[in-house]
Amino acid sequence: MNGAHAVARTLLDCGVGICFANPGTSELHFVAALDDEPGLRAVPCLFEGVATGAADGHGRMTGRPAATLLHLGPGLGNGLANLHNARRAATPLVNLIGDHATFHKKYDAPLESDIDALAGTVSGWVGRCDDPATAGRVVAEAVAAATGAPGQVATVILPADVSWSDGGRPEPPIPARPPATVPAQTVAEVAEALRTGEPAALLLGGPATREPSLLAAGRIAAATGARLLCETFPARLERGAGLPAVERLGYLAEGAMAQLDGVRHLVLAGAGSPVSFFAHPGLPGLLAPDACTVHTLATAADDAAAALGELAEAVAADTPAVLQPAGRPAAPTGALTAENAAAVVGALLPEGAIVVDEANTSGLWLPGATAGAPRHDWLTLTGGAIGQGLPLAAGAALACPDRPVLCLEADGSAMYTVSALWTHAREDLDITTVIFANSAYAILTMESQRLGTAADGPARRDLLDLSRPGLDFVALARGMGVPATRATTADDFTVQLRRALAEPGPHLIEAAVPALF
Ligand SMILES: Cc1ncc(C[n+]2csc(CCOP(=O)(O)OP(=O)(O)O)c2C)c(N)n1
Repeated sequence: MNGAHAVARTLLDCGVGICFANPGTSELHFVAALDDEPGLRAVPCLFEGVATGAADGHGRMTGRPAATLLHLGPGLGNGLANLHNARRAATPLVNLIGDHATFHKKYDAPLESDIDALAGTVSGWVGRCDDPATAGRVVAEAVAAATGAPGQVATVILPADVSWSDGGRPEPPIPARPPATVPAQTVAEVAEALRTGEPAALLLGGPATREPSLLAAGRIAAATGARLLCETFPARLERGAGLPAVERLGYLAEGAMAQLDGVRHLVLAGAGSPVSFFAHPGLPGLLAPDACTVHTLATAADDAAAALGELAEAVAADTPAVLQPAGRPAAPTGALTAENAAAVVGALLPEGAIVVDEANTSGLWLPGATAGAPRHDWLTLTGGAIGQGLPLAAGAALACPDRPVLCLEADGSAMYTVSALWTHAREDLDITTVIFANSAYAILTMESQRLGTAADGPARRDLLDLSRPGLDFVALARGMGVPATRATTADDFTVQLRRALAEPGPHLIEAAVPALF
């Protein structure tokens, strides 16, 4: 058995069953090994940012690492932005990066670069396979590092000669770090703070935005009057009718500060203390009010659900959570806008949907319009690096083939990784993509207005305008095998979205909406 086979077999034995791949010459022995391991599904991606974003989506939905296969430093570099988002999401993920043969590196051949340095910026763990006999061990360690609490990106660098040389040995799984137990004393201190009756808020994040944590947090909020918040960009928020409604902390510092105004106790469960997305002249970076005590109930490495459960027993023994009632907006009519498009989404969102939200400014009304829809998951742009949505949707759809995926995508962000649509078609994924086509980088107009930079100069017009030439997403999607339509009225959008959701397989709707800014 060669090193590449040992790596493939070890991945499978450690529970990694899918590999989002864009290989090159140095990875071809691993590609050959995949032929002998049909349990390790290889998914072709036409750009590395698609592979890394898809692995993130898969990991968010399964809680287990997916693998990527990337070509040396340049391939890894192309995938970095979505690895950054995966790191921020604490997604378990294993990168497999091919490298030149160990004896070839000294020649500084054209593709030679510092892979370890690139990998280090996004990985919690980096390992190199030095010989076939230990390659399996490195992979087993990587999977354990990726899977432990909190999840992280682990990167394995696999030189070509280690791949092709004999002497490979698959390794069994290595146990991963379990989440740490929160000490009873910590729970008791937080309970005491909440019992004071002073204004309080719970801020959920990381692993604490799933049902068990939400139900416990809902009880705590109902019994103590604490406000129930979650971080601005949760990795995976479960929501909809029957679950406690959680407000996401605002993106703009002003909004988040208003939500936290007057709070004397901020209890963190899986989230960090909130900070503003960017510094802004005259606004604080730390968003908790000065007079507020920040209590860390659980970090992302802790068993936040158990800690919230114990806190609920302490302060809310007889109090049930208040649950979001079912309710959908009426289907609107008239010219399409971001606001009435959200109402259409709220009216039609199917039970069990996975919503991938990179709608940016056009998504302003989506949380409100979908709050009472049947239960669903909401995946967001954890690291702020745009170009995540279309790949993330591919990974989520492959992770959950029985669930519909609705990818709500802004036009500018879509273009970064638009080739993900080809993977949607190639794998026949049940993804409905809605492109909010506002022909602008609208959020940057809003941010420049906020920053008070030159009102409407030619550079700003040129750099933030996507209308010259206009982007034809219907043609782009059809060119990659995804059936597509365009909607300019709320009525069209309703008909097209209903049809797309009813038919299995990928669809795209270009929703022409005016820019908000
Ligand atoms: C990788 C990366 N590159 C650039 C940016 C800067 N940026 C933030 S928002 C944005 C444009 C967003 O436009 P679009 O996706 O069309 O959404 P809209 O603002 O129009 O709603 C850009 C370029 C970023 N956040 N991430």
